[in-house]
Amino acid sequence: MADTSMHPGTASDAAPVPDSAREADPFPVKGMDAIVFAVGNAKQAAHYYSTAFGMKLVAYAGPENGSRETASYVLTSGSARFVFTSVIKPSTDWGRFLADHVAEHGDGVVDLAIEVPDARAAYAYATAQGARGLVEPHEATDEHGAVVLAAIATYGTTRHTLVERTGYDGPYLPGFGAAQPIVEPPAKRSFQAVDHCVGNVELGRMNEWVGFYNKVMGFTNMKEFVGDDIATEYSALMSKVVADGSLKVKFPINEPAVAKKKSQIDEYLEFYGGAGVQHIALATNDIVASVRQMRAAGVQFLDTPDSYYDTLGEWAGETRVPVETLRELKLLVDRDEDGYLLQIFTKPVQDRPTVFFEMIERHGSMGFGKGNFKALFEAIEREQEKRGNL
Ligand code: TYF
Ligand code: FE
Repeated sequence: MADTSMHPGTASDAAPVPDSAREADPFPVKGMDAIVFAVGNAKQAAHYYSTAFGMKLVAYAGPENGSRETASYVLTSGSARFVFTSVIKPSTDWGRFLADHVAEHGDGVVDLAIEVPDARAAYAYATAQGARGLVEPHEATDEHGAVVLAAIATYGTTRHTLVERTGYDGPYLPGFGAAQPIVEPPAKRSFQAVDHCVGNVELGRMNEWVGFYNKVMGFTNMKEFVGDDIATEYSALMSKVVADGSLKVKFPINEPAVAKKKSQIDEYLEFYGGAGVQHIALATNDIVASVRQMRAAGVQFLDTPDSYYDTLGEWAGETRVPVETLRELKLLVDRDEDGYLLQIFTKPVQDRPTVFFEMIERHGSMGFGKGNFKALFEAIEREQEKRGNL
């Protein structure tokens, strides 16, 4: 081919793509902006995430400062931001959406908000690539400056709000006032960032949603995935991970697989009432301290049998945490060619067997704990069994 500007595989009659356009990220992201939960009682959720997860209440919007329909509590831990919203008295479509959402799905995630440098450009690109627009780009202002917000739909009833906040210096978004912590935050926070956000989708739809992120956000597939082989042997799920080029935003997508036992993904889909966010992984640089603190505050983690620690490879003795401490706290450990990671999973954090959290401490590895899948899925199955859902 004579034209060296032609991308490999491009049809020879297509217009040459200029270098600048081909190399520029079509959907640049700055990171996760917030994870927004619709819950039955945001006041109590804010208390739980303060006392059990060590988060700090920083902003509030409710009847006391002009929001008569909903109450929203904004909590942070490092760069991680969670927003808990509940309905006081529905009067708009948004209020009715939230009230219906809680009735149908229980407490859950309605928005994986992404911070972008240009929300108008991001929305224009996403919708041109086939995303369903939910909120047109618009500016919101207050005495702290301006933000631009837009939203697109993703799996289930979940959305991605695209948040452009360059220069905005309020505590969260216009409409929110600063708030004082509910309790004194712990001297050492339990986590400092959101590592990844996982979605469960219906049987046979994983590739469709992976394709959605490839097309709409230009995200690429990470090498870690759970394919047919692992699925039928013990996991009863398939999983692929998409991420932006800088790996600041990572979205694994799971679907149920037909296996020997009822899939944990089917259990989720049944009790959530469709596709939705399954787990949020939180990055910590001291998982031992985090898990001790969270356990002391009553957070329940999945159990790991002693046999897991008895059969760990020699290499596990060279990580930051002694194997005896891993065993005491039921921490999982995995390694790949880039390094290792430590992780642990909570039990579901509401009565429905739906949303849970992961704590993860990375030392080089950018994987998701593939070596732990068997032990993890067996632990999840023991919980399914207790619930009568296996
Ligand atoms: O995010 C991940 O891929 C890991 C492993 O239902 C995992 O945390 C995968 C599926 C699942 C629970 C955990
Ligand atoms: Fe995970």
